[in-house]
Amino acid sequence: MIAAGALLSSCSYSPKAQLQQKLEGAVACKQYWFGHQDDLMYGHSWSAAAEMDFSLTRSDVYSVTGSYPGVLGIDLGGIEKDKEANLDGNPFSLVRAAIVKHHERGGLVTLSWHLDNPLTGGNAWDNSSDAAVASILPDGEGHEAFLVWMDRVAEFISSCRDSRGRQIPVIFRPWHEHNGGWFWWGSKTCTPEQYNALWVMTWKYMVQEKGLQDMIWAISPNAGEELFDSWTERYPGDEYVDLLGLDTYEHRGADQSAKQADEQFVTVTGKCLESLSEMAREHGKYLAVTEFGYESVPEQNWWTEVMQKAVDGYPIAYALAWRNASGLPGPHHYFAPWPGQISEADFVEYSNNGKVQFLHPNDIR
Ligand code: BMA
Repeated sequence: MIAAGALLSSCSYSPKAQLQQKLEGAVACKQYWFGHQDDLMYGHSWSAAAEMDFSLTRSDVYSVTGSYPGVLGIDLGGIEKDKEANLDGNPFSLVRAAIVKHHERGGLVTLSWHLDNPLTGGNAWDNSSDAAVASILPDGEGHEAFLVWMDRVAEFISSCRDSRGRQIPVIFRPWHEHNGGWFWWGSKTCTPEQYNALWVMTWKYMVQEKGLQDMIWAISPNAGEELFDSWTERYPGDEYVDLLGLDTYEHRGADQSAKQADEQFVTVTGKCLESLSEMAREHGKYLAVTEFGYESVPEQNWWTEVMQKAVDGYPIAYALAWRNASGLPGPHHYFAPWPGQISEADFVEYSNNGKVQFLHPNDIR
């Protein structure tokens, strides 16, 4: 991590330094940026792509607070196969336009990648084989083919440019929730050595071969009790990581009261952030909540009474709520409020608590 002073004294423009300043600026003010996955592309009851509205002015968070989130989360799943739209139906042309627009508004962008399983042809959640990671490592039979997948990611990132043609810096968050067993790169299907080799291979290819110097590399284990050993075991090394993130969700078990589920979320998130913030301090890394949420936010005061309590006092640079799916058949799938949603008023109060930063239209350049 470069000290803020060093950045300010540098005269030449560096996209990465600009992003670092935004992260450091929030933490220095004991604040964190609010983030929302896919925020500008669709919301609870609208979809830019379906409605052919490419103004990129809509946002559920904006509709509720009058401000855009500071961080826009985007997923690249599908780009590896040269698909026109990502796994959640967002055309990549729209994804790119959203990245550019959000950057021009002064926001930060983070990219995750729910990529298909390269060995089985299944999706990111296909953990049926424990040979997938090994198959794409440098001595694996699928390595050459995987380079093509990484080429497509690199090409897309490289194509995200501001109006002056300069690279838009991004927080790149591949291979996430790797201490869980649900993804093909998770703890159920690869060894710590294989995971670390996968990360280093990705870093070297993107940075050294493809020249993508303007990325902050974020590693994000999922929250859980007694997972602390895995922070350092499944960790490729300080050279390849800039940010430690936590993915943390509230779930209410069938035998739990609402209050018990809330308490569990606050306790587990707090314990994990305690441990990760210590590691971040020791290793000189940024800290963030790279994903969080409570499916359909079923409690009126969840933001002020649960969410803020869970992260309060930890030096996180941002917290990113997961997506508000639009037009899905079946049960609702959303993590931020929208006009009329039960936690709307509480979210407004939370957004004004002095600890969370948004992009207010008056501040947008
Ligand atoms: C998951 C769910 C899925 C989605 C995936 C990638 O958590 O939201 O519906 O496809 O993330 O965005």
